Amino acid sequence: MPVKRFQDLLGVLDKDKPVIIQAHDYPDHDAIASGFSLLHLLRKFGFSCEFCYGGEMQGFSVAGVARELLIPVVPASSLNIPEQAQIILVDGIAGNMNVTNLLNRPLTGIIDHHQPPACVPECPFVDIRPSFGSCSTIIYQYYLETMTEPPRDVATALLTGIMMDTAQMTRGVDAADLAAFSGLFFKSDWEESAYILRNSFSVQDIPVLRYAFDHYYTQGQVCFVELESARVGAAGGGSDDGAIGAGVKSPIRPELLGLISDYFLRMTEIHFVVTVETGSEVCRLSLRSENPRLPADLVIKRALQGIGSGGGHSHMSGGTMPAGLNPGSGELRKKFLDVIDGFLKQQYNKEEL
Ligand SMILES: [Mn+2]
Repeated sequence: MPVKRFQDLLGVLDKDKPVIIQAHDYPDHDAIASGFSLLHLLRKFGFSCEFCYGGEMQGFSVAGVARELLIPVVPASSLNIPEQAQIILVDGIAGNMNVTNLLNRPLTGIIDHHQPPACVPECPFVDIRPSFGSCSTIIYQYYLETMTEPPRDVATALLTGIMMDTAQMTRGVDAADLAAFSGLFFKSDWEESAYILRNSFSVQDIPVLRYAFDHYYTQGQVCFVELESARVGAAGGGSDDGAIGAGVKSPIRPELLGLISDYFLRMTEIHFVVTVETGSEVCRLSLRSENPRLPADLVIKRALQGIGSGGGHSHMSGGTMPAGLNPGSGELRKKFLDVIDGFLKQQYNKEEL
């Protein structure tokens, strides 16, 4: 039986005040599933509740899920958030660059599965479980705790969130993720979920993929993929679909960076991938690691020290860097390679001792 975290959440919430569930900016499948399922549960417990995200919903896949499952999620900018609202953040940490501060005041709750920063913001309810492969698994445990049966659309969303974040149970899997998977599978429309998981690329991504295959660089087990958004557009014609890259002057939708890192990680010689997108005001990075000696979250933190920020998990991480602080392609590679070298040497030293 899971610990009674949901009871604690109920303990800090005031039923007379509205609850706003906030997903991190540019939400992914796990964030959407977590928010949706928490919304359903809190409404069941009699709360007046809304679900929103910062930034924009980018990528046809996430937007498609929200549409297909009729998930009532809206951009934060479209909500009139009352001053007394109680905000719960899902799948993200307050203070991160990818979390918009909605009201310029403290949150009521944080539910997340990312490795937290050294100082977690003051907050009445914090449920952070970095060993879990997805935030959806945490919310699933709230359903178990309250013996609430998830309806089919909630189960489908949760199953998809879990499978997406764990790359179909191949990374960062906790026993709790597996239990959630088997608990949800036949309650969900698993065929719909499988369809979503299979269809993560669009033909409109092909110019970006082609550019990536022409602009990668390997050194030993490490691969750098360097995407310059302006040139990707010029090289491949980009896309005239406003949904792609909306808000960021780039034909490269954010989730594509992670998909490209995943793709290069499939090369047998490559165990660590850094995909960098330049050309906008903010450079974005997506890292993947299949070498346990090279934790992607710590590598990005150290490599971007003083020039940007990042974090995530040991197998996958992401970050940003203001374009003005980008030291340039060669220098940036060197920063990463130095940090990676440091990690490997540290390990060797430990083994030698
Ligand atoms: Mn997640």
